[in-house]
Amino acid sequence: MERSLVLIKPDAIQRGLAGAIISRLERRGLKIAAMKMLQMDKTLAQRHYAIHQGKAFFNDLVEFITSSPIIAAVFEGEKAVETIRQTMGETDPAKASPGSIRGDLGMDIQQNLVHGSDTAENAEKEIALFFCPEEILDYAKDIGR
Ligand code: IDP
Ligand code: MG
Repeated sequence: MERSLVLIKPDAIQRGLAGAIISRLERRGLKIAAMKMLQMDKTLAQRHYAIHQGKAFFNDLVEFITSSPIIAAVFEGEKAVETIRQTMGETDPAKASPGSIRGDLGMDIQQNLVHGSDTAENAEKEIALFFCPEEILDYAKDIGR
């Protein structure tokens, strides 16, 4: 089973959209394996977004993602990485399809509500930045059907 890191970004928390975003991922069929609220510091932000270091938007991105609390979560499922990316929509909400999180709820390319890992390999690295192994729960969804 594949895992991916999801961040509910500061703009989503500020706008009261955390529940709606989590709900969309849950309803898609993805399983929550870990979740916590935290405020990212500059060091964590720079590590998480290391691949974008040197780009024009990097400093602003670090400032934005550390500006107020976020929710970090691990979602699990078959092809979780791809499914989450598709459910999120394109990076630029203006180009994201209606029906996607960004296409329905956002307009701003920086404040685009949600992060999802882009490959399974990066997901493992990103998950390790936010969670220790004991915080990721392995359970069966076998009640409440
Ligand atoms: P992703 O979040 O869809 O994977 P990335 O290209 O990995 O998109 O970019 C990381 C984050 O950096 C984006 O989600 C967005 O918040 C921000 N970002 C990306 N491109 C731009 C830009 O051109 N201007 C401002 N911010 C950007
Ligand atoms: Mg990315």
